[in-house]
Amino acid sequence: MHRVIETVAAAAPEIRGGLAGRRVYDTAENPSGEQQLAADVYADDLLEERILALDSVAAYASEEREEMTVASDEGLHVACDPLDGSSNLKSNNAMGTIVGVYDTPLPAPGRDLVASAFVLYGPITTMTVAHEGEVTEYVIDDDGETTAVTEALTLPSEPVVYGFGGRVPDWPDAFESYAREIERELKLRYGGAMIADVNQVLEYGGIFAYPGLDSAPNGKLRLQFEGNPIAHVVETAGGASSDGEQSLLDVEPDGLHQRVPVHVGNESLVDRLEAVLA
Ligand code: FDP
Ligand code: ZN
Repeated sequence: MHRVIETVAAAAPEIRGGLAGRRVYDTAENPSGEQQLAADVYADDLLEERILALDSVAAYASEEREEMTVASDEGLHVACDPLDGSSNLKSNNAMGTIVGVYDTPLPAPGRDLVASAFVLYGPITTMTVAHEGEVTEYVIDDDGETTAVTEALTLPSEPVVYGFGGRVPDWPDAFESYAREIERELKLRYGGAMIADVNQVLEYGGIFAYPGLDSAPNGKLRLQFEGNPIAHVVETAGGASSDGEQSLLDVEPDGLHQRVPVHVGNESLVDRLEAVLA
């Protein structure tokens, strides 16, 4: 496993263990203007410390801090969403940690990812990793040790589930008409943590989207920390991703915290979506 990913796996039990006492809001907001939970700050600090301790890493960036921390001139550039879906902490539903390992300075296109992964804090702790052209799902034990449980993971060819973020009246008409078709074909699965909802798509096949909205044309999710790593995992597993026009991995970034419409899942469903949005 990639060294950075191993480090995130090793930190996962500590992050999970630290959640129970941190379900309260911190005083600060993150750079996207969202209220931070004490757990967001805790996971971010822990990951920064552990990841920057690696000699191979030049810089650490996260959704929870304005500027990246640069440790050296050369090496890998790591982007983290320390706790994706952290508003689920109040209601005790699933959440995750997302990591993208880029070999160029951030902001970088998703094509520059050398590895990406997400930890899912569900009934068990798992980690899904895309590296060297393959996706592997691991179970992480209480000591941070990983055991591969699914190798060469691919999306099932028959899609079953869908989950779309944003309020329906805020969906552009083209997206709404697509959603109306999909809801007749697939089962709704939406839990409010992108990473957990995407994992259902990886497991059962289907499509997840947090589309561009009338009130926010770039949607809610962030390209460096969420869109790119997730697109990298889903595409490596044989699926597709799109910002509405092109693969998320081809989006040229223009800012560390920029948002992007995210649609990922079975290729046939993403193709149909692009045709409707065109
Ligand atoms: P959260 O704000 O709880 O961190 O990262 C943003 C995110 O969660 C995604 O995980 C999730 O898919 C989305 O926001 C949920 O947004 P809605 O509340 O608008 O559904
Ligand atoms: Zn997130």
